Amino acid sequence: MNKKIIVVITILVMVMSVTAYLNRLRIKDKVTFIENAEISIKVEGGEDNKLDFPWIQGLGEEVFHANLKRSGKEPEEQEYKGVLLKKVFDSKSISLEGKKQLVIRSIDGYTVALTVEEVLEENNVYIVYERNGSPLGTKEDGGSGPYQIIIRNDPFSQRWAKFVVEIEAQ
Ligand SMILES: Nc1nc2c(c(=O)[nH]1)N[C@H]1C(S)=C(S)[C@@H](COP(=O)(O)O)O[C@H]1N2
Ligand SMILES: [Mo]
Repeated sequence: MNKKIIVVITILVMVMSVTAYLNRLRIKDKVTFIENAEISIKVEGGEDNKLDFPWIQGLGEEVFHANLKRSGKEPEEQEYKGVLLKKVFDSKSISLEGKKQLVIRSIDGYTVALTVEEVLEENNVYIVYERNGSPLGTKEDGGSGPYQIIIRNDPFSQRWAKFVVEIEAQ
């Protein structure tokens, strides 16, 4: 009787340690993934500038609220964390002067264009990586990141490009 209990407890403890170990690996994977999440910016005809997460995060994070309109649902206020898109270009000394638009390309082929005018507006166009305190996640896990464009002054979210990988100034 006593032996049985000891065996059961031993098995439980073993299962718990393995689960804890696997969870730790998964979290580490996630952190590594976001640290390595790259975005490429360029001027039409120019070379690629690859930016990683620490670089982008270092450009001046902001937390703000915006209304997300999902297809077929009512708008819902969300808290986002990210940086102003224009700061990303500034950080690589890429001038948007004389440029007309930024073309945003995503992993699923989705492409949207933003006017340089709106990108230069105060508190409007952001590249974000957290929603309501958590990383955006990826297309594979049902998320919208690692990076997404949020346009605070645009009440329709068609141009809130998810899974952004490349931004080109034209
Ligand atoms: N990469 C990518 N971003 C995208 C889309 C898409 O298909 N691919 N759909 C857009 C549209 S039409 C809407 S309404 C919002 C929210 O889409 P969801 O409801 O499918 O998440 O994301 C926008 N961003
Ligand atoms: Mo949509």
